[in-house]
Amino acid sequence: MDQHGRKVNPPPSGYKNHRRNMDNDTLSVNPKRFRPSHSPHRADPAPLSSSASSCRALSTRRQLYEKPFPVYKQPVEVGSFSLDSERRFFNDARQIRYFVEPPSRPDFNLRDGYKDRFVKRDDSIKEKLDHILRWILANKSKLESRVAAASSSPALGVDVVTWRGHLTKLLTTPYETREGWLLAATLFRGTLYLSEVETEASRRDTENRTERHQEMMYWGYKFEQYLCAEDMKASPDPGGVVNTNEAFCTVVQTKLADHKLLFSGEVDCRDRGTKSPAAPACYIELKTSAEICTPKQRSNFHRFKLLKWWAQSFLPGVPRIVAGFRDPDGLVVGTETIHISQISHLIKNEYNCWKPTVCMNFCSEFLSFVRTVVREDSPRVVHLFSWDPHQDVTYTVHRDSSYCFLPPWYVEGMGSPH
Ligand code: 0WD
Ligand code: CA
Repeated sequence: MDQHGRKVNPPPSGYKNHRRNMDNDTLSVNPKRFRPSHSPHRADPAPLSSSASSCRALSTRRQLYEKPFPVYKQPVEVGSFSLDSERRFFNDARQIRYFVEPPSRPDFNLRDGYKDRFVKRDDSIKEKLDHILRWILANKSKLESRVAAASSSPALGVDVVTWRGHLTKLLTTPYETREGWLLAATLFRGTLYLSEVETEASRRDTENRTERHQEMMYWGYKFEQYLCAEDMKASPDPGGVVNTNEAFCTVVQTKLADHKLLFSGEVDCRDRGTKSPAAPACYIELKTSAEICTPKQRSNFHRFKLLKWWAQSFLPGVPRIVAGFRDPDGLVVGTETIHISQISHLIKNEYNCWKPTVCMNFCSEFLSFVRTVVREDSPRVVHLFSWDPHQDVTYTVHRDSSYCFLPPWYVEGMGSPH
């Protein structure tokens, strides 16, 4: 795909390798991008390693990533899974929901049910990559048979396993000025696993959320309930309970430059038309945003919100977003369909705006950086990559620490024959 989400022609055989990112091969010798870090992130427990290769950092300066758009293969859905109202995992699509077109003058009150019909997921439980790992184990023989055919080196046939949400954070990093991140990386049987670690700042923000902010977080889920039906022929049920334990997640495979990626992301709903395309092209992302009343608000929407929306949906190949614009009282004043392929056109008149190519090149080069740093193949070793706005990405190394995130059941399950 190119940055507009279009298939790139020619060749018609796909999007493979015809626009190679020439800088990939020169990563380790580019002094502007990789440079020694004099202030490595000090986390607790104390890092064990300070070898020469650990004294390196990755710059996030936008200008460094203004290069041709890297190869990004059309994402292919390789499976899906569901989490039920009690957050139990199922290796099937039982939680998929169907999109129902909203009326032209919707009468949606996003505050309805917040007090009496809302079951909130317990987000103090850190699930890390567990659901994806469960899916991998349940589909191990299917994945491994693809590898046997391709005879590539990692046991799973992919270089990176992670959540889509973690990749979204990487894509938006060159433009992020407020929130840093921590990503734990472990190399196991040739595949790199990336799992987010909550930062101190994020933990404090969660703790200090105002009642108003907590309620507004519900509004997005309530909007989904107004637009989604549980089966093909049903209608939405705005009188029902909103339970954020429930989720339907797609698992997609794709390739960014020379990184084969396998990731999962939560999908809100699918098109229910008889002519709807195959997944992920049939999926629709639902969003809410404050109503836009001034040119300044429109500009901010383009510059900040559309960056996040684009990154999140472009990654798994979800082609459209249905956005609900709401007033300060949580009443939806209108809805709009936004095609991911049109976003780069929508933003092109904004001064000093974000660029899709910067996002994708940064992500690709971050993954290359991680691969040069993480050499030891062991579930007991975690490299913790750390980034704060206006800083470089740095890292620390932790052996047998509380950062380990590949559970024994996964390590053992991957070791045993199928
Ligand atoms: O605990 C964590 N730090 C994370 C949990 C980080 C990343 C993901 N997850 C879990 C989520 O609970 C969810 O089940 O993974 C699943 C979704 O993964 P994703 O698709 O990679 O995440 P992302 O793209 O950030 O979010 C997609 C949707 C959100 O939709 P909006 O329109 O708001 O972007 O997943 C939901 C949310 O509906 N979601 C969550 N729901 C409950 N708790 C959470 C969360 N912490 N994060 C995302
Ligand atoms: Ca959503």
